[in-house]
Amino acid sequence: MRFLILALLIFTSFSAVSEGQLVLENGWVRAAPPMAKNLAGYGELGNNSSQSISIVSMSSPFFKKVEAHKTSFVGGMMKMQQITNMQLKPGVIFKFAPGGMHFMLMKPNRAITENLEVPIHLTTELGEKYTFYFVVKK
Ligand SMILES: [Cu+2]
Repeated sequence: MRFLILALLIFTSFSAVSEGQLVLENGWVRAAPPMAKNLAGYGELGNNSSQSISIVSMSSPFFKKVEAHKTSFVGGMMKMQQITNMQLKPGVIFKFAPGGMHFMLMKPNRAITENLEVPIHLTTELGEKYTFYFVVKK
């Protein structure tokens, strides 16, 4: 019996890899003081499919607005810029990490407390919708 369950688990994870298209790993949101107007989400977003995937919009029920941003230094000043054409080629992984690309989560409509799982919806050019969960931590 135990062997059977193990075999099923292995089968399930293999099929998830071959069927998955957009995947997010290690999604997290940096915990912020209660009054914070903007929070940032991080993680690795990958394309497991054989075709390019364009993300045309993103949202979260916990925030008024969600955007993908990149951080750059212009004349010694840190600037954030929205990534408007987010296209992932097959096999590509976008690494969202502190100091670089991030999901800018604007105007929370509820308390964003530690360990909360924040759902973020991504919509592709083809109208496919994905929901990924980002856990709030320090
Ligand atoms: Cu930002």
